[in-house]
Amino acid sequence: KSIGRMLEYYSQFNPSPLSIKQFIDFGLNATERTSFNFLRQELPVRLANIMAEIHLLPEYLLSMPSSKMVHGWYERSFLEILDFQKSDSNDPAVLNTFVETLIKIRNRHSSVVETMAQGVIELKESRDVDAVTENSIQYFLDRFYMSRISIRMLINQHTLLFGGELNGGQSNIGSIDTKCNLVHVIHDAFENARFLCEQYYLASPDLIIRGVDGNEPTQLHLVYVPSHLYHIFFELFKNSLRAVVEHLGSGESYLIFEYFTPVLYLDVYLSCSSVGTTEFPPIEVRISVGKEDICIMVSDLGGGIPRSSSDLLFAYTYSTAPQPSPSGSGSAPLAGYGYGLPLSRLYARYFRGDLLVTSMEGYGTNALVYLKALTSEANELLPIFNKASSKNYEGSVQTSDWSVPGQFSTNLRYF
Ligand code: W6P
Repeated sequence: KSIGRMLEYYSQFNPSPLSIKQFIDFGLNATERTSFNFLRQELPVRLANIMAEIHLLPEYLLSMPSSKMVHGWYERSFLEILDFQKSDSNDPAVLNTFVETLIKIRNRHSSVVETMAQGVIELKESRDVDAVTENSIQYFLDRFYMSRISIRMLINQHTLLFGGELNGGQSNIGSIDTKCNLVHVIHDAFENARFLCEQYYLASPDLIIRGVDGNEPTQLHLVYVPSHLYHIFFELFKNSLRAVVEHLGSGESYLIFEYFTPVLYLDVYLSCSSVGTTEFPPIEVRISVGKEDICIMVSDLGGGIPRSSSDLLFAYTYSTAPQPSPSGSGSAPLAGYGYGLPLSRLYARYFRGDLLVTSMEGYGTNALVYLKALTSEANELLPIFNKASSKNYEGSVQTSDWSVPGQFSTNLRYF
């Protein structure tokens, strides 16, 4: 049968989202055979669903060298998994080959994010990207990367549980840590972001972590994928560190709000020689644990950003800094708003959490991370391909039913 027919067949199924609780139950009880039988159906379904959306992209996007390459990887991986549809799941040799195939697929797709980012750059260099196209790209990449996160999660669970890969500590079930120390992960992410900040600016603010009682909640444990949390906080800290050092290092004044009493203006001028770790207001992390959500707020006094650019933080088609070189040789440590924030938001949303950034221009920024407190509610959020999703690629131009500023006064000139 042709690959087109197979894709059509598997894209008719909806992906089956799993909760963290199900991942854990599966990890504790399932045999390799059960996992194999689940994945040889579920992986083609998830691949076919997102590939159906790739096919809806405008032709000029699909024809870019980088998108073609990624598309080719997806086709190959899809076919490689389909090879197991008729295999005997009782044959240990089949199970071993399956693990090897999954590892090969994971490696094949390791640079998908950079390659797609390259594609967006190429696109912007080759033509004018209008707002409608920008929206479609944003919509697509959010779904595409979410699909990728979910597929890698499934592959990692299987290879860690059954492929004899190192499993982390005692409390790990695959990539899930059932005793994940949130404060440890936050410190770890901060120290690594701070290292980059020190290299680049020769200075950095401190970190303070507080629970609701004002103390560091050192014994707070979650059931989560530590690498996802690390990714989120590393990204937030890079942004906060840069904002604080650049804002206060440039000799601008900054505001301090003392409760609700009038604002104090403090003139802070940091000449190069006086830049030191204690000169900066610390980055503060607040952690609360509710019945539904675990909330983590990262606050900086980095001067904030205007409300009009808050959407840009999560835009794939916008970047303030030149892209770091793919080889990693170029140092662009705290470079721009690349893909870090939109991907971090996907990691937060993947298990039904969220990531919000609110700013007070001239003062500072709060980033809020929400995580589901219950493993049974931490369900995978997966894109599904259907009529509703196709509509987002048709590119209809919406006329606004709210006024656009300045039209009247502009027209007035001509009377
Ligand atoms: C800023 C801009 C930003 C984005 C994300 C997180 C923190 C911050 N701070 O100034």
